[in-house]
Amino acid sequence: MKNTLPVLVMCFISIGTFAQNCPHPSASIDLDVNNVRAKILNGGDLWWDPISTINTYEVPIGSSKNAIFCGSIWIGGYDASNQLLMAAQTYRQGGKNDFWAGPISVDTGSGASSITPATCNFYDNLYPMTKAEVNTFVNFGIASSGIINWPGNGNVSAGQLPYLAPFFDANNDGIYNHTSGDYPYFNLSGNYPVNQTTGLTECNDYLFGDKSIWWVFNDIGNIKTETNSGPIGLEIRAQAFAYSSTNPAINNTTFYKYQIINRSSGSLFQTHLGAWVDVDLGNFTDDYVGCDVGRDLGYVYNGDLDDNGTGGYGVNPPACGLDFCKDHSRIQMMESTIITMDLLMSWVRIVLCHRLCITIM
Ligand SMILES: [Ca+2]
Ligand SMILES: [Ca+2]
Ligand SMILES: [Ca+2]
Ligand SMILES: [Ca+2]
Repeated sequence: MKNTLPVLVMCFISIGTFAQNCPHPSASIDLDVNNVRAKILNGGDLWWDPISTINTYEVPIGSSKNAIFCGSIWIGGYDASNQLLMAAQTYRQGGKNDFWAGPISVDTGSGASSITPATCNFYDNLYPMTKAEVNTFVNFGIASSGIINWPGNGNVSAGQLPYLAPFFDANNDGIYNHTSGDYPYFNLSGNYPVNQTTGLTECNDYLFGDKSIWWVFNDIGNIKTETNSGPIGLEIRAQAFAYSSTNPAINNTTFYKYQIINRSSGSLFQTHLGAWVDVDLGNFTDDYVGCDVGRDLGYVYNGDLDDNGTGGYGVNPPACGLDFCKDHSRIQMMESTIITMDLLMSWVRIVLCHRLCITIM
């Protein structure tokens, strides 16, 4: 628990968005399709159980050895009054929290952002989907409960955005309904259209990996007690995914894709995004951390050749790296702006990390 890879700092108060009365998020599920078992939560933090404080970033899977304690995305920026606003999570000590489950509603008249406790409760969930499930549905018409209950659409009459989890819209009516042939959107052809504006491969509207876990959360569900900041009005759609592969570099890696939407009525200036990660490589008492600026890479390695002691990997210990697949230094996040942040966490036996996302996405 000692060494961390910090990225951002703290802060306060608000714009025309008001904190609501939601309960803390509680759902969790394991991403376990390759050589990693990673616990995914729906409150911004990852890889642990905040109640028991037991970590699960087990690699190799089944080894009872873990490489990370916990982590979270952090977001901060200034509103039009030059007020610093933050949304960040660390250890939730004493019930502290900055994120809640569910999509944000915006009043079409006043522009005010809100979310009800009922919506937070409904989305206190994670939505796993495998490419195999989708292939079975497409080829044989057999729909799993995950496909039947896929959260493709928001409640527009309640002021939510019309699209939530990515789906292939077979009948092009904008409504997710598996009985019409719609399915959670793994790109089965593997051909991704190129965005005509950016010239980049367009991949924000798909699921990735052999297994993907999708969820949606926000920073307005209640009073922020982790940073004491006012609400920003962020709706974050997240996706954690992994590939089962004979390539060890891919097989030891998990990926995280965040779509961050400003649902407030104001802009957030000089927005900074970061990942806070408390790495614990086996036994945490002998870890060192480092960074490789050229690769946008942060990593943890063992301070000596023997990761001895409780939970240790033993002699010839591995290293683990966190890579940002996209660079976001400074961003002006205008009203309704959507930005994305892509991360990967890779565990290697040699101190070497590839920018895997370039070849994947
Ligand atoms: Ca640590
Ligand atoms: Ca449809
Ligand atoms: Ca260690
Ligand atoms: Ca040691």
